[in-house]
Amino acid sequence: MGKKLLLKNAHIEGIRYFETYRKHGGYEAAEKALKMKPEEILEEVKTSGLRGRGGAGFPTGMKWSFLAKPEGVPRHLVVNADESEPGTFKDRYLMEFLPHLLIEGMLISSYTLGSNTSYIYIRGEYSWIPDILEEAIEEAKAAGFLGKNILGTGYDLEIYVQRGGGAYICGEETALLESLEGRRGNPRLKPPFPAVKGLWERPTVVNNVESIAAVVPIIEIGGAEYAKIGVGRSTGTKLISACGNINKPGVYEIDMTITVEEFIYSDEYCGGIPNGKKLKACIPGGSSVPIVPANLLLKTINGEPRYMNYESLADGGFATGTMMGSGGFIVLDEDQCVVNHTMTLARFYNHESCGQCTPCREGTGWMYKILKKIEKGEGKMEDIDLLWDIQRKIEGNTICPLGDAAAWPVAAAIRHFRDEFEWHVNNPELSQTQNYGIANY
Ligand code: L3W
Ligand code: SF4
Repeated sequence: MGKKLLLKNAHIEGIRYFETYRKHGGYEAAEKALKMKPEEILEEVKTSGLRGRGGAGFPTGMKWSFLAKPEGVPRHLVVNADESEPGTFKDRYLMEFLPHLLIEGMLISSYTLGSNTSYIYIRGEYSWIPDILEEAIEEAKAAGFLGKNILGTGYDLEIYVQRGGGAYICGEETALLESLEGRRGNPRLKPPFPAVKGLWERPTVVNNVESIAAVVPIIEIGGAEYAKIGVGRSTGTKLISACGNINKPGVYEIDMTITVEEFIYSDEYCGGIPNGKKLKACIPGGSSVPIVPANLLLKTINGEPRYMNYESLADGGFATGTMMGSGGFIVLDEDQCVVNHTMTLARFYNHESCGQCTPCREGTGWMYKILKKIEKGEGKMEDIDLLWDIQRKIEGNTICPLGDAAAWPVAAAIRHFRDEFEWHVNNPELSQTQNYGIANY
């Protein structure tokens, strides 16, 4: 049984409510933190080695230490709850079942950063969750953990929940800030980073829901103990939302020392693949990260087992490895068609592109059109090379990472599954009625 820090009390009935959460040790970390100096908390977070859980894996303590502190200018904490990455639904689970864990994490983090007004920007489609969060905020306020002069310390904090309008791009931190300010969610050029110029041009830390929730156990057990869990630079625990062709889809907390094989096949996690089918491939970090075929997923290029952590998943770089990303773990069995899968993703990125940069706006549209053509059996061999060429022209040439996120899945699919693309070109009639997987296994 892996170590549980975030979900250790998730099974307790009523843990969503303040009274039950408090009865099981809730807000004790906040009480401890409010007796510490903000610099001491920052040191604990740095020592913990916590890395951002939204996708980039950037060290949280380092981000916090970048926060500018000009005299007389308010600072803000913004929680990125715009969880829209296909395959990723772990923040939804945290907010729905453990809202007080997020509020407590926000209290500790806001106090550390010197924010008196903090925000949760939540994906618009999560329409039932803002009520849960707002109820938790009211409960925390009534108990003296939010509002004016919290626990008599003189520290004030208000938390506001802002609903998004349903655009994936608003999960990109600068687009989120634009949207929070009331404008269209177009990403800004970085630098300046939000830590220097963020919400209303004020210093702002934007962190993912899970990252902020993880601050609670870090204060509970101390940064050094947290850093002992996991391995190398993959410290602590990570939530993984598992879906696709597995027996037990759901949200799991892992300690980043287990192998990918164990995660897919053990009963504690995904419970294997339905109907005894073979594993074809997996996208371990949400739809934006490269797809990896089974042979490279279970072993690294050095023949070592592949582990569920930042370093091992990336082993070999993008040519053979992938990324931990946001922890949206999508499993494809032998019946699935990689071309069809890639086309679905290309449609998504084309739809979600904000249109500011030409390579992304035009390139995502072209990739979708060509993939659709190939998938329907109407493609030519040159189309596969054209597709490769387009994705290369997008990667690294855009304002925000959506361009890369659209390019990587296409690149990895061609790199590892070119035979499937060629099968569609060579079998136009079969392509009309079947997919590669069903026809070839
Ligand atoms: C101050 C510096 N701050 C970096 C901060 C920066 C940001 C964080 C990471 O993309 C990835 C993307 C998706 N001074 C700084 C600094 N920072 N240098 O550190 O920055 P960055 O640019 O590496 O990444 P990002 O823009 O945050 C996120 C990948 O995540 N992804 C997407 C997931 C989507 C969801 C969702 O829908 N919710 O999770 C999945 O893998 O491809 O690479 O805060 O300001 N010098
Ligand atoms: Fe918009 Fe795409 Fe450019 Fe990002 S990469 S700013 S989504 S056009």
